[in-house]
Amino acid sequence: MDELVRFGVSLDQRLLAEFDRHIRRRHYTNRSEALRDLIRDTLVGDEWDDDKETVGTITFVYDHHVRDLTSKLTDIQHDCHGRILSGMHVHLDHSHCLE
Ligand code: NI
Repeated sequence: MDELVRFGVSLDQRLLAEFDRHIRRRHYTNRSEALRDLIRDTLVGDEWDDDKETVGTITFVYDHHVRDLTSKLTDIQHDCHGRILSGMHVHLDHSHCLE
C-alpha cells in the first residue's frame, strides 16, 4: 500500500452535512474512506470518458440460502448483457458461493 498522506479540506457546512448523510447511507466508517471512494470513482469516470476500452471484474461472496438471491443475481447479469460478458461460480462451502 502506498504511503498515506493527510491533507486539509475546506467545505461549507451544508455540503459537509450532505456528505455525512451520504456516508451514513453508504455505511462508511469514516470520511476518509468515503472521500477515497469518491476520488477513485471520479478518476475511473474520467478514464471511461476518454473512450478507452475498459475491462473489470466484480467479485462477491454470498449465502446461497438467502431466498431468491441466486435468481436475482442471475437476472441482474442477464439485464446487463453486453456489459457483463461471463461469470464464474465457486461453491466455497455448504452455504457460501463466490462469483
Ligand atoms: Ni455455489
